[in-house]
Amino acid sequence: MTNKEIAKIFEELAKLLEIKGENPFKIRAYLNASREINSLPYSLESMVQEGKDLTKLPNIGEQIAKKIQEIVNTGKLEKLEKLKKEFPPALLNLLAIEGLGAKHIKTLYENLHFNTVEELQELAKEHKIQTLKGFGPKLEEKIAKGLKLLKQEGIRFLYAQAEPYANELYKYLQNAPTIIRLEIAGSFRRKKETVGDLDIVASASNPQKVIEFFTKFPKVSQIVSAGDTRSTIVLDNSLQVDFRVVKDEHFGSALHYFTGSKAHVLEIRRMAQDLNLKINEYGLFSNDKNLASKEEADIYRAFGMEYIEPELRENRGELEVAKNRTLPKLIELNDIKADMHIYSNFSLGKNSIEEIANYAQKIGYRYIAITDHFGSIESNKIEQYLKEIERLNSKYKDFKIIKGVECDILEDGSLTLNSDTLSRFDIVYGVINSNFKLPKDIQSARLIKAIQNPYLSAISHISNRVIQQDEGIELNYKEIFNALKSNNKLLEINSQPNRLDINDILAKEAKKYGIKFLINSSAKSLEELHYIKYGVNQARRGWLEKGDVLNCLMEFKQIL
Ligand code: DGT
Ligand code: CA
Ligand code: CA
Repeated sequence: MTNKEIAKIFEELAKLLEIKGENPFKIRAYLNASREINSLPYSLESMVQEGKDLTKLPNIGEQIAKKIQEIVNTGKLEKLEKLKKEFPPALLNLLAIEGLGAKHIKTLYENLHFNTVEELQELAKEHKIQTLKGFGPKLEEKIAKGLKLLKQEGIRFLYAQAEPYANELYKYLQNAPTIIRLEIAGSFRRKKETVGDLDIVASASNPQKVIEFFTKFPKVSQIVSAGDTRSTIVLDNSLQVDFRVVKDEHFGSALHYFTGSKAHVLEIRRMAQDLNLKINEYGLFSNDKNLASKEEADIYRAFGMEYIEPELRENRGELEVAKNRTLPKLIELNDIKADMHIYSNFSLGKNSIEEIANYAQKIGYRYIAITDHFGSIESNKIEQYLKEIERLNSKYKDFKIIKGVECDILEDGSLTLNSDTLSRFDIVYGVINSNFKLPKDIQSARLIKAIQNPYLSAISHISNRVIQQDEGIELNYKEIFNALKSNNKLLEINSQPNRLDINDILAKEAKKYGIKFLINSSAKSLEELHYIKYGVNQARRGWLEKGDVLNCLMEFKQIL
């Protein structure tokens, strides 16, 4: 949880309370706290974990300090979650529009009846907004622009946020009357790090019945449309779902079409045209003869290609390679034999090393690395930590805990811990945790210097981006990949759902240099160990195979 994320929670809280018309002093206090948190030069999360007294900070009283603790410990603020339920999802979306304050949102909400962003867009088009008190043509235009942006890119969900809804809806639809086949398509099937909406394809003998059943899903907040074979709904978290029901003989081609990506589908269309064929959601046609439509694989086969996994369908060269029948055999979750980046309660984590090790064995790992974050003045703590790992290792027969550490890469490229200390560990991660705003060249040189440090093993979440919140640092990847390769250092794919850093495109690029990877959860709790699946998704989108990822090896000693 970054300071920015915490600040945003207080800002949203203040705005919603203002819309509700609550006590202005309280609202002001939350806004001040939000501003204060945004400008803090150190991590609130660390302060909470170290048990520091937050009320010593300006604008942070006892109540707000408690809330910060709740946010850091649980990832959310119950008060805000409750409050959000009192408003329609479309209104919550408006909070994101730059320059549109709570007062304006309140006026819009009380005077115009809208449930969705689309409806509000319509009202703006009809110039119903500019006549409201305190508005005018300029603000109306600003809102219209903001809404458009929101539609284009704003309302995207992290894959992990959409996932529980997708799974629940999938399970529900399996019981739809007359349904035959069912698949979630679109970007969700391609395991993109964010999804704009869900696209679901089904086949059934009575499509109308299936559509009717679809619109009765308990978590629907709005039915945008419901026809004979297609329907669009909005769920209570404002995630939109497009649903199509086709004849079973067309399921393969419909699934292919709606899985996309658009670029991949268009490229295939071009290939079809070159062969005098036609392709659409009903099949691949030579004149009127349907060559392929029942199974998705039939389509690729008809072109003489290997089957292309959804994660690769981005028109990034996969069609060419599929023609040559040299596609990678993508890594799978089951290939992962260890998690090499986990925090215990020695630093940022919730659980003891023993609890983590027991759980890791339960979920089938052969070894793990505990990699707490230590600063330069914690030598006593480090002694205890190493002793505890040794104590546990002497108990285990078929399992091993690797002694790891995470340390900061300082502005000059040196690491926070000295060589003597670093030499006590078997795996050392470097992270950039400060001075994010340095120019690209200097930032890259900083990282390369760290890569050249003989004690460093791997770079963790290299760009430090937070998806949809912070683009992260800019780097000269070419130079960095060269440095990683020539120094034989590892590159992490961090599996936290809002990080997924290094990303798919860069992972594919790094692989060309022969760089080896680690897919890590950097878990702070036992539940977060399961985040590893998101890292595997990203790795698959980056064309990685089992052999590219070192924690697929059965034993640690083969690694370093
Ligand atoms: P998203 O929702 O923004 O995360 O991304 P997608 O890929 O799920 O895109 P979406 O929901 O607009 O459409 C789902 C699939 O349907 C898309 O991947 C390909 C297909 N599709 C939609 N619109 C078009 C189109 O105008 N042309 C073509 N060729 N395919 C389309
Ligand atoms: Ca979609
Ligand atoms: Ca869609």
